Amino acid sequence: MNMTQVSGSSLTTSRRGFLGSTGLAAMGAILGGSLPISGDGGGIPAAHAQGAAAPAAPKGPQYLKFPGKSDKLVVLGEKPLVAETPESLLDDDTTPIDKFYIRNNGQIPEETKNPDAWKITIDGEVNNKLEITLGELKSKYKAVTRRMVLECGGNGRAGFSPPARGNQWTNGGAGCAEWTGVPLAEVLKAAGLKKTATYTAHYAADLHLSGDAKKPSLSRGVRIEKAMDPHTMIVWAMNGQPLPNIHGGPVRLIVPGWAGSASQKWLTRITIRDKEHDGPGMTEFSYRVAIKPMVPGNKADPKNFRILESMPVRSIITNPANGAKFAAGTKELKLRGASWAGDLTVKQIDVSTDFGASWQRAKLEKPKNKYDWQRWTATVKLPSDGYFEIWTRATDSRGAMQPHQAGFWNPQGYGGNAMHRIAVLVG
Ligand SMILES: Nc1nc2c(c(=O)[nH]1)N[C@H]1C(S)=C(S)[C@@H](COP(=O)(O)O)O[C@H]1N2
Ligand SMILES: [Mo]
Repeated sequence: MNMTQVSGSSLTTSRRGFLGSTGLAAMGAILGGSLPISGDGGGIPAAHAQGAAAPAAPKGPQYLKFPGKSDKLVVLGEKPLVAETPESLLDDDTTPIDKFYIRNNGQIPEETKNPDAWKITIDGEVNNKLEITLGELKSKYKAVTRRMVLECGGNGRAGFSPPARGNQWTNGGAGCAEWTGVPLAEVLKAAGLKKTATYTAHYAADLHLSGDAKKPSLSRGVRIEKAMDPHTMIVWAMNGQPLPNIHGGPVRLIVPGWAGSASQKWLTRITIRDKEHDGPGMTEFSYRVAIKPMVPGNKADPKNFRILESMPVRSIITNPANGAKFAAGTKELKLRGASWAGDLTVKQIDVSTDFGASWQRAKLEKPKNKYDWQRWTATVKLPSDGYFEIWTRATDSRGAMQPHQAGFWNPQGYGGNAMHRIAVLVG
């Protein structure tokens, strides 16, 4: 599959060559080049990189330089700007704004000077079309704050073999922040949904990369049931601060548990539709997975695809960092991590220090509220000095466990949730 031949909108255009090199380089940088492991863009130790795809390049990782953002975020794409958070930077209970990943499909709009005058329109299959300013939204509705995971639909994509097109996320297309706003359901109730209301269509102020004002850069939507879930929110604050422009400020949607693309930034309009929405990001293979599993890399048939809704179960090790070194004689390691499972919860975390030959149960915290992530800790014993890998796997509340390898290949690489693995060196 020749990735450079993939054409189309910003959603489908591949930057494989560039990304492959950053993925690899990111790995090298994390490891400080001192451990005998190389990466493949999947952020996994070399022992598991067999057959995984990105070609090696001598270039170093590209770190983000952006006002208000950590310079340890790794750039996956520049046009549009996309940056992920290395797992070890997701060690806080609440992801600080400066460490939160960035995903854009189009141009980043200029920051508004007057946030409270920002207008949102609700139209389509409603009894009363609404035009409401952010100021009115704040004063007319009761604000709620919830800590919820936002995760890019392509998170874990770098684990696919052959490579799937799109940004080569390892596990860092996710974060968990405190979002303040109003349930979308309250606003939709005020507009009065007609019986025909089936799906939402989200529109925003960001221009398409081409600059063509008539082309939305991204316009996704969700089934009306998800829109009416009280956790689906219109939000204007993140971790108690006014929502930063780069994260969609002054106002965006948060549709927790589902592919992040439904969480429209710079929200200007929600049109209620009487059928599934068909905006950019809704059709063909965008945010879709195969119904009947397909041969990896083969030509895909759009008829065999369904929309990806809930994200799959995932766990990450947030401490130690991949490539950490410990003094000779270290016999015990304390591990910390995070886990989440789309619309579900995580019921169990297991860790292994012997390449999966044996597993040990970790201590798993409860979520603060639905859609919060669950932090976990474990203490593992090491039998000797040397090179070890630490693996983590989560099991969701329905019993689905993370696989060893990203499976159910699809052209745009959704649903990749292979176990997270780090390498450590003792002595
Ligand atoms: N208007 C607009 N909203 C958007 C996007 C976008 O390109 N434009 N990207 C989406 C995608 S794909 C994701 S994963 C999240 C990323 O949100 P963040 O940049 O705040 O992390 O925003 C979503 N909302
Ligand atoms: Mo995304």
